Amino acid sequence: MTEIGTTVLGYPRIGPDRELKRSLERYWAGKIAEAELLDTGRALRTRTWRELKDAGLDSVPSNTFSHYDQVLDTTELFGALPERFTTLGLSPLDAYFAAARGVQDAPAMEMTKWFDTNYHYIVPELGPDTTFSLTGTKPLDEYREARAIGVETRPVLVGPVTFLLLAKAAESAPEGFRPLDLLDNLLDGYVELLRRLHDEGVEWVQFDEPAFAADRTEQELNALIRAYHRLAKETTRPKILVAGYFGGLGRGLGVLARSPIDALAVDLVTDESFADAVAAEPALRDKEVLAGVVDGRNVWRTDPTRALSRAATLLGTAKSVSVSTSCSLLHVPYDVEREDGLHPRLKGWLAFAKQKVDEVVLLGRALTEESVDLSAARTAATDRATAADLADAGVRARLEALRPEDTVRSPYARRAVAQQDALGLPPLPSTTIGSFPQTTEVRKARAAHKAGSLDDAGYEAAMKAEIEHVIRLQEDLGLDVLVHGEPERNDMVQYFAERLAGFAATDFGWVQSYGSRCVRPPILYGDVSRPEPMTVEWARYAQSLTTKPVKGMLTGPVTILAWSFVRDDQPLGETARQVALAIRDEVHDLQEAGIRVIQVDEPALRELLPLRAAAHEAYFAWAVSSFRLATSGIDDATQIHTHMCYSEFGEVVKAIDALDADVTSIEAARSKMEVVTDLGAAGFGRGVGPGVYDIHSPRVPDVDEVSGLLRTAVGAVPAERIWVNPDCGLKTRGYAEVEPALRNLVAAANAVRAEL
Ligand code: MET
Repeated sequence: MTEIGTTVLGYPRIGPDRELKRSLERYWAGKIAEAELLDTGRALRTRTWRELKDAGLDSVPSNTFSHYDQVLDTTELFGALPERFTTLGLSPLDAYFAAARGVQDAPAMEMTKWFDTNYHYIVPELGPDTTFSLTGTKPLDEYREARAIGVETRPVLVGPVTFLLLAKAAESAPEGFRPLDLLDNLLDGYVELLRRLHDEGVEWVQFDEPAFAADRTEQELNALIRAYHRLAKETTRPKILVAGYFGGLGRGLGVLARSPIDALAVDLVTDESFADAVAAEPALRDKEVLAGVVDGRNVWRTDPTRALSRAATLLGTAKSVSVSTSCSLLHVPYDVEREDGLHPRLKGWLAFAKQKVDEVVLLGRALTEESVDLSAARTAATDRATAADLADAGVRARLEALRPEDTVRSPYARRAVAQQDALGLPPLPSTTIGSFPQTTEVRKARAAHKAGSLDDAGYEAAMKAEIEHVIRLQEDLGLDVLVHGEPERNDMVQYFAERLAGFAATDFGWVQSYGSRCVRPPILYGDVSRPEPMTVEWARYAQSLTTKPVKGMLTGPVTILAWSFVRDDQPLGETARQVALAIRDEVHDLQEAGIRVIQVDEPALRELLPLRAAAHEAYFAWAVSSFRLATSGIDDATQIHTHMCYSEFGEVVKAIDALDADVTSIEAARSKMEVVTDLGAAGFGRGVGPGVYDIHSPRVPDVDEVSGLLRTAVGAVPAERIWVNPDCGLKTRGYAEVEPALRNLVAAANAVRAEL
């Protein structure tokens, strides 16, 4: 075989029934031995390779398995785990897990989002004295393992430039050090790996370079040139495929086309216009191009007509064109066939990983042979495109009738006075972000209700008891704005998706988020509306228990989209407006029910930020206006809060300001309040609650620590605008830590208040 042919760039690895998750968690809990964990992995790999081969792919990827994360695998492969994990006397596997998860004496490596997906990778920590050398054998082992069962594979590796661009400078590194400075040394390691793969008989190897779907400097593009000239110049090497995905490659396209690699995989889904750029690239004429026309990130069945025409655009340009996925299938669930709970018609529009492999095979044949029957795929595409019941005329008419003033509140100064009159809060008011610890009893009650063994009345009583407990606790602690604690919510997006029209839920649609953690995103397939109030009764009940204001708690439109699989037949901004309208109805009803403070969480505002700066403005325009649509049209005296976390704020400060929320609470404890300085500098002029209690750790901060953070905040932003709150919701914590921590938080607020 000289060509790659039809293939997928990667595959899910957590297991169709989350076998790897279960095995990992049992191993970490000391319940199974290492050998059993390794067996689970082997069984999953074997199954995947066989399936991919039997489905008829020309080339099957390997080394797409991981016990935790492919970036951490790469760090380990080249002997670059930080010393704090390798000197603990642990087995290699345990040192690897220690790096991912932390142990008592060695805090975990940082974890962050993999580009604009909801997958998270472990960030390499590098310094000038890092030396890479090929100490691991994982890609070789997996290749051999697959060959032993009769499957010839193409090892997949994180590309050297992307690896370094994703890394960060270790804390000990001198000012000015950049991980990219280590490129030559890292390339030595990759050269050695290529040599060994070649000796093993590997024909093709895949290097992933998604970092070039984002804006890159001249220097970074030069690194790309250097890397692939160096690797390709080796004579004893497999053929090299470079995969650039999560968008068009920009100037990276020309660089890769002109480098002496053998094949290039391009994403023709994220940015449709990229197909024209690829078609116009003359330097591709000596290369195989993999046309990524099957969406690796979303769950919709591919429209064969559009996919083929896009792939066919490249036919005259490249030496040969094959069909592939736009990116790894890691980001979609395994198999839609198992979803018996889905409406059959909707199911017919969906393709999960297994179905996407079949699509690739079929489209690959259709591109080269004439006589391929695409009628089933065409019918599905037409059925979805013409499905009248996706459109909700009422929703569309309401959106059409909106006037600009419907998304604008009166000036903040006026609102602030009205709100102060209504709420009468002290300076530095204290509150929490919404959820309280989800105790075993709460989880049990929810599960029993879902399973039908606890009836509606019993469930309601259990939730009300929990709400009452949370209200009494907050009164006792002396917090100023209370919450009901969110005991009824399984998840902040799923809860709303289950109550909104236009969404469907899956039974087995799990996707890896990080390590053993998986999420099951809802599917937003049609026009969205709110058949009835979703949170009002719980909020009303909570408010009836206390004279202090209770804050209503909602999830914002951007976050609902970010954590769902969203329809791709209309612009995201359009869908966001529909979700916003439904949230707006809820905001209105909460106000009617006597709720005077309403929080609309947008923790994913940063997550959907496009990789290229040129697209930021358009994104902010719809993201901001959907939030404002959701939160306008109410009384001046009703106070709107929003909450954000997991975020680097630099690029989004302006957008946060534009949301026009009365109060914004943000993660800040770990960064020692840096964000407040940023906001102050940006002229952010409304209420702000920088988190003073890091809820991602079981540590209880003492009064001095919290007051110290508060004083920093008071120094950067006028005191009358500061709120006192934790970093995020408390649902993953236990009462044993939460109670003393909140007690200290209130004491600190009192102490600093007295100094004003
Ligand atoms: N209100 C939500 C909570 O407290 C906000 C979470 S943001 C990830 O859990």
